[in-house]
Amino acid sequence: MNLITLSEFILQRQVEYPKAKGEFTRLMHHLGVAAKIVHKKVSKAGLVDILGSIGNINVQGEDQKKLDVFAHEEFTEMMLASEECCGIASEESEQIVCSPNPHTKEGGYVICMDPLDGSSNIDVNVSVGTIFSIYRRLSRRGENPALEDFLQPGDEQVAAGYIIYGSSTMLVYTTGKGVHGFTLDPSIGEFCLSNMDMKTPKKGKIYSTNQGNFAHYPEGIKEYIRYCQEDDPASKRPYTLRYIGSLVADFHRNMLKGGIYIYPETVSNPNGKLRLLYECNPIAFLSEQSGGKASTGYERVLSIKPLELHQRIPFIVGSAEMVDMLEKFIQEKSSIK
Ligand code: P6P
Repeated sequence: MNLITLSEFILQRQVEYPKAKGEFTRLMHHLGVAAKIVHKKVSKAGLVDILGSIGNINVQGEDQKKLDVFAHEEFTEMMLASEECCGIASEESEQIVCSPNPHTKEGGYVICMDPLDGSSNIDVNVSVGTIFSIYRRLSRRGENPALEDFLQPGDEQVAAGYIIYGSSTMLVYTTGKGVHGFTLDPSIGEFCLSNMDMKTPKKGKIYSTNQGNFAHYPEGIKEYIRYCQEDDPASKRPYTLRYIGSLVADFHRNMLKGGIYIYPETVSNPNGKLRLLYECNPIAFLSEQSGGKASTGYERVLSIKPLELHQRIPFIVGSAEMVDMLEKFIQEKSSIK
């Protein structure tokens, strides 16, 4: 049986980085362990008293559910314990999370993460995910990380990925040499290579958006969605609308089948809803590495210089030809104004 575990795969790939000293390998090992621990809790969410709200409101003004907090604590604790990560920017924490441990201050990486994205779906047993984005620190080792370490353009990411807690639990990541998927085999407690070099079809027939916001969308987006709803001349059928309300689940399906995810600026979210550092940049890196595209509708996501930790942007990601077409609709509509 040719079973390749995540740790084995990363070790094999380490030779491609001559200067590698095993620091990144150690970081990813700790991330994998935290993912297994969160998997265990998520898969039993209905059985243990971990559901429901702890009555706190997170920095996003969203009701902070216990599992959000558990995932945040688990990942931050494990990543800092690796002593390769000196600090974490998390959706669940207004400020950067770091450690007084002098060994941790020596860590050469920082991580931006959404510990449990789509967590409003937990109570209804729908897939949720963890999203992570890894950068080399710019500040001097031996000190606490600086804000500038986290406000780097997405093109500077060393690695990015997600864990999707669905019908099976998968860890999908890239270091800029393709996108690779590992499925957790709970019987041996290992993430095993299941999807080598994942590619996104250049176009697809699925569009993912919260149709309830349609009335508040910019005209170009409305025009594109109307285009998706018309019968395609070849298939005589419109596109399919698939929207789970969990970015990781919608993106994972669209990456495999071809499709586009659209969360534009709306009246209630004038800058968009999704966060640049720990949702858009990592997903954009994965998309481009699998042959897709990621845009705000006006500019490439990975080129944006972030201004603040919890910055929001309009987010369009998926099959390259579909993103190109949507951008054209937006440009045509804005040039008419
Ligand atoms: P809405 C979850 O809160 C999230 O950040 C993404 O995972 C998801 O795609 C989106 O927001 C859902 O937002 O406004 O459609 O409920």
